[in-house]
Amino acid sequence: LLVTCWSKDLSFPVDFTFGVGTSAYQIEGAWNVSDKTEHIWDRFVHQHPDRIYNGNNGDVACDSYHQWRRDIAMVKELGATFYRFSISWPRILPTGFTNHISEDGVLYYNNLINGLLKEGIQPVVTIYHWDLPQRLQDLGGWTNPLITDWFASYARVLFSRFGDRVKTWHTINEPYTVCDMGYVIFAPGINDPQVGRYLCSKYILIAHAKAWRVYDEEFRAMYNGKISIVNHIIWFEPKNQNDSVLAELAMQEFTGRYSHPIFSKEGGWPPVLETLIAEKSRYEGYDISRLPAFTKDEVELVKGTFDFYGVNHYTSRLVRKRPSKDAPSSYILDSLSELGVSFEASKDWKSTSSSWFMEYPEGFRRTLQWLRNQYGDIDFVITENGYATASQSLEDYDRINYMRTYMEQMLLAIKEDGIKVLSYTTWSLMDNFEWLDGYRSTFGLYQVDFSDPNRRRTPKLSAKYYASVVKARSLDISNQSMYSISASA
Ligand code: GBH
Repeated sequence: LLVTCWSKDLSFPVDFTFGVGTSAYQIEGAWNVSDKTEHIWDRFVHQHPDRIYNGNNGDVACDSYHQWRRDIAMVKELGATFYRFSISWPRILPTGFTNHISEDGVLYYNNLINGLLKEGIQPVVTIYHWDLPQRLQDLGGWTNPLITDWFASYARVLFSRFGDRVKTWHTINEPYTVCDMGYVIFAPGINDPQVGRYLCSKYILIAHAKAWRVYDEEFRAMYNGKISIVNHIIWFEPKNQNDSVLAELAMQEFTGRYSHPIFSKEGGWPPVLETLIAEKSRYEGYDISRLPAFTKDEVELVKGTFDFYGVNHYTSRLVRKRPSKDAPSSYILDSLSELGVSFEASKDWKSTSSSWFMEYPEGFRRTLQWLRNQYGDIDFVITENGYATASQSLEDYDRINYMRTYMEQMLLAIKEDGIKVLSYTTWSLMDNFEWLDGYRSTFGLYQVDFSDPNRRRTPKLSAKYYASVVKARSLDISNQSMYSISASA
């Protein structure tokens, strides 16, 4: 009788890499220094402080614009192979377009990139993590088809300025959040989930594809890097057995919409979703579908524009048919969904300090299984996974538990299911501006003192835990072997 002793093998594959992530608006501050112009989050937080917890904003945030040397030192302390950060579009292109390149902006990112490389840390760069130049928003933002070229031009500037040293690029962080949240409650604060979010869905995918092709055609031979998109994936699990069709539809609606056009063999929208929205639109009196069709050429343009699949994963939901049309919706997901479903948490899942966030580690493995089943045996990278706390406590055992149990499920996906997951990125390097949640919920391995003008950073226990895992290349570490990180200033 063969018994698999899973618990005995908690080691990571030899070439597996570990990183840690942030994004520009959440950490940089310096919102109006030099020639940087306003972006949609600057405008949103200043115009609608009421929509952000405690009226907070990212004007200063972690002040990483000045504290980048300390940031690099922290990544080094963790022993991480790479640092995932994003570039702020209006810091590089203050007009939104390529007619003026900010040399101060370029200098800031050059300092960061060169400083990382000097420490042997690979820079992994996200081109767009939600900070669209306000001027481009005023011209229609992600609903204007021309943005597909504006984005490709912006990306070309980054490839030509930084591509000699940056070998991994992420075009768009979470089109789901940009479009589905951005056209409801996030910046730019336009409420049009019926039409706006689907225009955005289409053009953000084409923008990604054009940027990928710019890299592929003009830079790949010279720089030999990799580039792809990053999706946010909530695992939807059927509440009861007869909800499985609905749960699968929910996966297609939230994840398939931003994956099928790129990663499937046929390209285009997921057929079930395309049919569903077309039928609903007709029923509602629209003469064309609210989900805009791709032309044949557009299907070909977008299809296959990936070098890997970037996964941001945090949480899961149970899916069931909504009891009645007027049943109160507990999550924003309910009202965003076209399916007439309720999204619930299981009683067995641990809640966190954030209402949207429950712990279900198995959902991580199921997410990866689902993706592999849908899109085949491609390379996956975990671009975000992390845990929110309401307190900035240095003794963050809850976070350590989350990291351990989620990484274990990822290891099961790698070792038991044979899924090619190449790297893991913890969100986040440090406590930072958490969008609508302001500074209330924090994801950092490092605590940031937001009352200190220097934004002093201090490692939490989770930083020591992660450093130990990275060093041991295994989840099998005892408490005694926790490597110490000195709280250098
Ligand atoms: C990621 O998004 C982001 O990439 C990152 O910037 C962020 O810091 C991190 O997650 C943690 O949130 O309470 O209904 O307003 C993950 C997707 C979308 C999850 C917005 C939280 C708020 C839901 N996020 N959502 S709601």
